[in-house]
Amino acid sequence: MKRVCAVLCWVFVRFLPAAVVPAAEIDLQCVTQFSLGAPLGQLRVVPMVLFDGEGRRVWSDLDKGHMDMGWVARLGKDGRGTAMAIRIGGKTAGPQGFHRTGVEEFVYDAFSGQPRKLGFPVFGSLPVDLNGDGKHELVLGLASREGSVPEVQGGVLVKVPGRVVLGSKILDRPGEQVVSYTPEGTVRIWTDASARDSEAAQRRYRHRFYQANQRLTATGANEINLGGL
Ligand SMILES: [Ca+2]
Repeated sequence: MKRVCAVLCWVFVRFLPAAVVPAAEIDLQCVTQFSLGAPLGQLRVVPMVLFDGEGRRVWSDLDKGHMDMGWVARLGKDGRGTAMAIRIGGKTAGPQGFHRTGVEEFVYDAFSGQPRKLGFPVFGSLPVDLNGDGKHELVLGLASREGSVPEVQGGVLVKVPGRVVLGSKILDRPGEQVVSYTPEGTVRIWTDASARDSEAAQRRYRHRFYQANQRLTATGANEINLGGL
């Protein structure tokens, strides 16, 4: 035991002083400096931007405010690329859930940036390709969007009982699945029993972006970002 203590003391004495460098040996210099353009705490300007594969900006919009949620999806019979953003004025989070104020919805053609009107509110919706045809259905049931299904024009809305926390391909079954829970503690996975995976759907599942997004579920990123085009 004495031998062990002696060794530990030797390590402490031998290496600790080496980690404490005298201040006189540090020549601290600033090698670069730039301004963030706004005081910290006000850096919530997140515009809507589409970049191409070379990182060039294709289109952008909304250079003011905080974009709290958003998704991209292929909607309608032609599977048109569609992008959605939710701008909010404020948000609180706690045991009673998220509460957002000043909600504004913005919908675009994903590739041109032209505004689109879908004919129904998109706040709290989640794009999921339930039937595997390569085009998204919009699932309602996010904690922020519980309630009745509005009349739909040009889209498919599916109401899932409970609160939806995830929509992605998580089971070895055709189509994508939806995970929901109830406040009583019941977790359910929903699937379309008639689903058939099309070639377009299989291409999406195989895409590196899709597979990378599936690993973001524990980061706090919104579950509605998991699908992709
Ligand atoms: Ca579909």
